[in-house]
Amino acid sequence: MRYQGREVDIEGRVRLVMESALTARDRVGVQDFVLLENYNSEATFIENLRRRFRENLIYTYIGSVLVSVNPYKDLEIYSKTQMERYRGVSFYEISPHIYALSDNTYRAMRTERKDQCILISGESGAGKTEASKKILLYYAVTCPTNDRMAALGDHLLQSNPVLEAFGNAKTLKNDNSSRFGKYMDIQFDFRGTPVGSHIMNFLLEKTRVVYQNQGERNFHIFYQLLDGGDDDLLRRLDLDRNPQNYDYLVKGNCPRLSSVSDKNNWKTVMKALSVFGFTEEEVQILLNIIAGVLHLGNIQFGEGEDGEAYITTETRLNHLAELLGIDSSALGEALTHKKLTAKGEEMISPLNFEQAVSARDALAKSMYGRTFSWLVQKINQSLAPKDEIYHSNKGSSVIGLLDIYGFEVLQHNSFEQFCINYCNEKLQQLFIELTLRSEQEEYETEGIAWEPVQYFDNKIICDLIEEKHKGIISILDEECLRPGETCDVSFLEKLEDTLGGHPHFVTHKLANGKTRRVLSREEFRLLHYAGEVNYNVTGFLDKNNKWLNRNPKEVMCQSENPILRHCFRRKEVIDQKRPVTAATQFKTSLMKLKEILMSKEPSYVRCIKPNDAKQPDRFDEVLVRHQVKYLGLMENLRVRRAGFAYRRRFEAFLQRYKPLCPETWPNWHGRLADGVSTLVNHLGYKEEEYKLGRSKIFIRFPKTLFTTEDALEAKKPDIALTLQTSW
Ligand code: AOV
Ligand code: MG
Repeated sequence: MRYQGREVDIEGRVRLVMESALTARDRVGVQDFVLLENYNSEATFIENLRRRFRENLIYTYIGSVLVSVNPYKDLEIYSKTQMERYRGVSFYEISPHIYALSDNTYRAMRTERKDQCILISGESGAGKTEASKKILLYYAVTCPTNDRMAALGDHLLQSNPVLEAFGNAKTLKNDNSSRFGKYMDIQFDFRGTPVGSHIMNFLLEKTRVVYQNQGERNFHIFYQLLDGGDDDLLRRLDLDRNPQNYDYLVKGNCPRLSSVSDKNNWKTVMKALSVFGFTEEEVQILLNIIAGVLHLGNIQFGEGEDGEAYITTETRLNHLAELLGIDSSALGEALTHKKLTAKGEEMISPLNFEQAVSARDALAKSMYGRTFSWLVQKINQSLAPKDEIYHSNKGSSVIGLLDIYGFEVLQHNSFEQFCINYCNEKLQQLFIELTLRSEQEEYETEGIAWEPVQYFDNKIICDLIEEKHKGIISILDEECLRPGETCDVSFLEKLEDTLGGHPHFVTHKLANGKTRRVLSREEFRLLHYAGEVNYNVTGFLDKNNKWLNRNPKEVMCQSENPILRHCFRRKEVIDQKRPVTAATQFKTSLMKLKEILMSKEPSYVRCIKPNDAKQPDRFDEVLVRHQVKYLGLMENLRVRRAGFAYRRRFEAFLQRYKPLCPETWPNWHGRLADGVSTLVNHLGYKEEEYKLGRSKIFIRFPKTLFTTEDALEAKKPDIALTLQTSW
């Protein structure tokens, strides 16, 4: 910015203020990427992010999209005072913040009476869950409330520690990684008071219950219980404090975390459960199941002469049965035998060693997974609106909050990564569809000609995964229908036969040595929008098949433990229908989610991870560039800048810049459009620099806006400074 030739006030004060504002802008970059002069340059984009990150300015806009870079340190920007600063203030008048987005969404819901949703995306460890917690905190603190609803805000906040304890775990990417997807609706009445909330959970990564990669942990709750539970409790549950004594906790060889206090978190979780109205007894029976999973993992098998499995740890089995309120011999039989009904007759056949281990693990995963869903259901009961009129969404408006697991590329990627990455692929598609749609709609309503933009549409990858009959999920399901006849490798062959030639699908056979890393015979590679991922098919069929033997289910539904009885219904045992596969169930819930989100007005938070070391003040350019690419941020910016860099409603534009024109100052009394027209004529805007829509002015180049801002700064340094310093 040039400041030469500008009038300076008597004491030179203004000049000083202006200069500090100028250097501030240079130092910290622009607060909205649309204001970048060279908006097509990725290097400029990243430089802007870096400058801001260096100054602890972790938030930047692309129009109405909020880009957030994980600071990996506590910043003093989330206090109540900060919340007050953002209440009711226009998005652009103050530095970018997650509170600004929260407030804007809330006001849009109230004034336009339209349901809203906030979609948070980014890779594992990028800060999605933290962002969603800040949004919840903002609503819990700032929304109006009344005596009846006072508890709801607290409940909303308390749902986090509970769900995180049971659904999050340490992974290599994130010490507190969400291992389930979460969509939360908050309902508001016509006064804007939160009246209820509902959580939808998606596909918990249950495999973690029985297996963890090197350096990873099982779900937090196990360690919290062992570290935080008092002596009496542990004695009653027959547990000792050392996680290394439990088979289900030793696989990752990582019992403790330096960044997390399991003991303190245990206290927080127990307190939160009581806030939700869990009785002491309910907590006890819940913990019986958690301890039960640990004991189940320690059940060992031997193999008889005929190859049949038998239990070598009888005492442990008895303890476990007692803890779960089930019959010990029935449980023993359920773990070593298979019950089949053939031609109306019941047959029992023994399992071999491997089958018994797998039956045990399947039971552990199923017990934990179903208990998790029960927990979400219980939390939902306490979050449900008290007034019946709000039980349907009539009479209220909703803000939805989506926090899912981020895109994952590990050394070894399996069925879980396949589902997680598929989910991210779907979200990306939604993002593309919705941003383009809303841009086009805005141009249409404003009566301005639409200028088409080139972008990468990832629909082709979504189809590859989910298309009926031809997609990967359909092929997987088909293979699962014929157990015994098929295996993971035959699944891979089927994929090759059906999908060979697809531009986003590669295997060892199809690669012809053209790919960078040679694939093994058990792998297929998907070229996701976010990058290449090699999936190992070993275990795909097994993990997709939710078929749990009949006997363990029978045993569980007879349990004295009411949670287990609730989770394993008798009806399910009688009903011999094959359950829907895991992948198809996931696909269906994603479709449902998409429908919910499409019916709402979306806002976006795009999270970026600055380094892989989880360290503050480290900005790894290669890593950031990769995310900027796959999050489609440059495309997003191009769409936003396709025609015009900046747009503002007439009244906001007039309000800010009216001091610059004698005819609009102090007040303009005519039509708003005429006022804006008079103002920009006075400022000397050229015809190609701007367009007037029906309610907004569209400015094509950032330079035009900066010149106007500079003029305002010279005229009214105090007003201008509030904007400048935040840039
Ligand atoms: P994620 O939700 O995106 O990953 P998190 O929100 O759990 O990532 O963030 C990971 C860690 O980064 C947190 O535990 C914090 O230590 C730190 N962090 C993130 N955002 C902030 C912030 N605004 N201020 C300070 N520290 C932050 V995953 O759930 O793995 O996809 O499945
Ligand atoms: Mg998370």
